[in-house]
Amino acid sequence: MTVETKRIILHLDMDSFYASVEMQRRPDLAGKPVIIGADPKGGTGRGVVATASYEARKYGVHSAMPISKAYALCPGGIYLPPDFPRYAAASSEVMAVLRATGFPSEQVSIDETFLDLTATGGYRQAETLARDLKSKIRAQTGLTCSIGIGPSKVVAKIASDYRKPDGLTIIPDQEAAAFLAPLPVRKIPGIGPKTEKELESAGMRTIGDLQSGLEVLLGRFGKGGAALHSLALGIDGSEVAGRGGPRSISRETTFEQDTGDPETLAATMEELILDVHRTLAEEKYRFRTVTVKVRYTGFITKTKAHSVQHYTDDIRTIRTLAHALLRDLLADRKIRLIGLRLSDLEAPARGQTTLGI
Ligand code: DCP
Ligand code: MG
Repeated sequence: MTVETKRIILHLDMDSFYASVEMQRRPDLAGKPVIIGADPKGGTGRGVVATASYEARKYGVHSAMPISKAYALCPGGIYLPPDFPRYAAASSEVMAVLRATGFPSEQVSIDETFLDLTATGGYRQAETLARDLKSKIRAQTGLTCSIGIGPSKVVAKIASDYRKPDGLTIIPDQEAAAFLAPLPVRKIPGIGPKTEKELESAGMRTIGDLQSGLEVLLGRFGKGGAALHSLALGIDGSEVAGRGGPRSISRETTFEQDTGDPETLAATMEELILDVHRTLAEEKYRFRTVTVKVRYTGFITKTKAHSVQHYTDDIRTIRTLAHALLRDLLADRKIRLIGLRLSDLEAPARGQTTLGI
């Protein structure tokens, strides 16, 4: 008998997460187009959509869309402000179910997690476990999720997105390249609109185009091109929990009206401080770097960061730095948005390991 060295990776992503949590606690919302995000104010609101229920997506509404556009597409939708503590609590419940399996896990956002299921011994056992997880999560939280299983993180992540909501997609090693081939290049995590354009100008639209385009990729992107070629084939050596956890914790707020008022700015910053600190405490992380972002009227954006010498979870450190950095960024122009980010995070269980590098 040969030793099984091939990995089996699972990626789980909750379905329309914020919207589903709201619909779970309010059964009257079932089947309705629910949109979580900024207040649309009858179409004049600012800010963006955080997420939309699958019913709302039929109208073309999606995450990160300006709320005014969402309102134009779906004026009859039910618009709700985000309730982050509730989503964080639901996320913790889901994580507890996943951790209870005992397999290595890596939470990568509020609603997605990787598990390394290699030790189950095979895809059939992994599938049984995945079905069990789906029913446990549903029983525990009332929420549905979509799961992908494959030989690497990249395949598992693309597979979990393949059939949503409530999907389960299993792609064994030998099927990975063929599964990926017809999909658009954007499905590869890390390929954003800019890279997509660049690839398109080289005549590459599908992942299959990347699979057969190593030379072009090397010419355009050098070493990065080789990495992209591997990902296109479903080859991705990165390990679950290898660099686990979030790389940063950030929040931002867009003002109703651009403002230069120091009190409004400070009060908003204080909300952001409380919000990022709550997440930091829940995750039991410590940080070293605080970054403040300011977008001025006219979309010019500036950031300023400061790192402290030792990891800390002290809210006073966040507060002192955040307000000082914000003051440094104040200019004659009015401000449209401010943001706050904690980075250089350290997870408690991993001792002195520095994340995010
Ligand atoms: N989110 C956000 N802003 C974004 C994207 C997401 O605030 N631009 C929040 C709201 C989502 C949650 O993060 O509910 C999880 O993000 P996903 O990308 O997984 O989106 P959903 O879970 O909402 O939908 P899907 O069923 O497509 O996973
Ligand atoms: Mg999701």
